[in-house]
Amino acid sequence: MNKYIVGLPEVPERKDLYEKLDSCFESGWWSNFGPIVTEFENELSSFFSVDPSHITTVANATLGLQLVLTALNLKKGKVILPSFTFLATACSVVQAGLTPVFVDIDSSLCLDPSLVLKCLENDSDIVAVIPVDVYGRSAHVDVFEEMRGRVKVIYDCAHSFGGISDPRGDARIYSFHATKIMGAGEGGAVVSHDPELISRVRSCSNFGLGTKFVGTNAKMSELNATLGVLNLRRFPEIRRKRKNVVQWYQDEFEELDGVQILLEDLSKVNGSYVPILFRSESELIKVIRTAEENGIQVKRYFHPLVSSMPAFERFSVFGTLSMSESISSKVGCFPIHSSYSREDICFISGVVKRSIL
Ligand code: T4K
Repeated sequence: MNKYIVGLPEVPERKDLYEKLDSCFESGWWSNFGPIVTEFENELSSFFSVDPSHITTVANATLGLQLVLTALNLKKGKVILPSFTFLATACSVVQAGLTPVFVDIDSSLCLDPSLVLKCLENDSDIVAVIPVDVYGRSAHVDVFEEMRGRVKVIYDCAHSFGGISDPRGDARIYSFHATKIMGAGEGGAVVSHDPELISRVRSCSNFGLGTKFVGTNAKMSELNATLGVLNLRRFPEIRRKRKNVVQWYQDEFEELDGVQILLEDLSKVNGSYVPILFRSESELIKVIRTAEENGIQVKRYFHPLVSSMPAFERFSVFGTLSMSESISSKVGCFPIHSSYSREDICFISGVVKRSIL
């Protein structure tokens, strides 16, 4: 069994969880926008410096993305998204009754805006674009903001809670999955400048009651919100510690020619992932194998590309995906957690270095 894993949850103290859960027994509320979900939403709105009417929680980010697409009332059409993402982004598009079009990323690891513009010029059926904040990175926000008159821009911020927080796009969707830097077991939040959109998303998460939309059940439970409230209070400390861990990885890999941690500017990321780009796919595979033998997990986020997965290969790709293919074949995500010490990172880095030097 691995000692160091990717996605190890950040969890509050057991006693704090039990204590807070007492209030569910007291109130008798376990779901349907109960008091702890309300508390979590209020605390999230303070975190994002927005009015509570600009935010709603959801059961997970995948449903959050899907419900935003539904509540935007888009005519049948196509949605641009990267292929270098978790398949959840593409699932949400298809589940909302829309058609994905995969566009390449650039060296920022985010959608290449020049290709997005070309795709828009080429295809009048495009109704929305979903830039993804891969590994908490965000890029070309100004260019995507300019596109907003033509199409809806929805940010998949599943990785970027507590990273750059500029208000942007028609909506931003965050994930509180157990593996995320801000975890609630399962959960997500939708943030938007438009309170009417938030109100529709909220109704859609409650089956679409009272609206013309066919919704679903995407409400966050009180149990998940309990974890969310407790973790949100710990979040600044978790982020600070994880950024230290990223810095230690950077120190360790600094002098390794051609091997690169894909997070240059620590002030712009949240410390959610440690993606390391190797010189070739064979080198990455060798590292993964040696790491595994030493109790260290390395995960290939994201490989294979979504557009080559059986459920999505029937959808179109605009141009080529050469940058996505190149990055996807050579990048591995390394373990990170707020409890890791410098010695842990020296051990992990030592194993990697010995396997490729
Ligand atoms: N957009 C993007 C760009 C995303 O990356 C994601 C999710 C979404 C949207 C959708 O968000 P949600 O709908 O989930 O809110 C994991 C997560 O399940 C997924 O949320 C995440 N992205 C993705 C990047 O990672 P897998 O298939 O890698 O999960 P799994 O089961 O292999 O777990 C990863 C590691 O975490 C394992 O080594 C074990 C560890 N782990 C996992 C869980 C669930 C634990 O130690 N404890 C746990 O409770 O997808």
